[in-house]
Amino acid sequence: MNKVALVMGSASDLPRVQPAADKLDELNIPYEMRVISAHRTPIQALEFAQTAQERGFGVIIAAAGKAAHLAGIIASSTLLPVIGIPIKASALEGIDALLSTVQMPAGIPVATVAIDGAVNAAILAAQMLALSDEGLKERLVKMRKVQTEKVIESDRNLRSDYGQQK
Ligand code: RP5
Repeated sequence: MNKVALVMGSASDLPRVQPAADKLDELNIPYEMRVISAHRTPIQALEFAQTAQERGFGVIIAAAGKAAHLAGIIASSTLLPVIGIPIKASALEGIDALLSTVQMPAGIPVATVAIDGAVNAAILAAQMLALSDEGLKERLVKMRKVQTEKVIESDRNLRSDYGQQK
């Protein structure tokens, strides 16, 4: 299976990126984590993007806060799908990173998840890889089923706590 790249703009982003790594672990998807900054290490960012596919990556997740250009600059230099996670890291509560990540010009897409949406970034990456991996597809189907059952159980418990009819 192709690996997922989990790239963050600063080590300070790690607590908000860790849920993506946890979800990839849960789904048994191989990944590598990197700290690469669009502004502080732009040469490394481009070199990473240009060589990612030949190094076995299938999807790149890029997380950054503030004026978050990491996902966009990586997307500019690879045909791999890039998923952006805007990180809440400033006085603007992540709105700055959301707009910087999502407002890409036509021609260079970044699939942007919610502010601090690391879990959905991992699931979206998994869904992309599952297009050519039946085993992973089955794990995703199972994960959805467990999720559905949890909500139905919550509903049942809530209705029972409030004495509502079944
Ligand atoms: C962004 O600036 C990083 O992705 C991080 O979210 C934010 C702050 O970085 P540090 O100053 O903590 O390194 O580039």
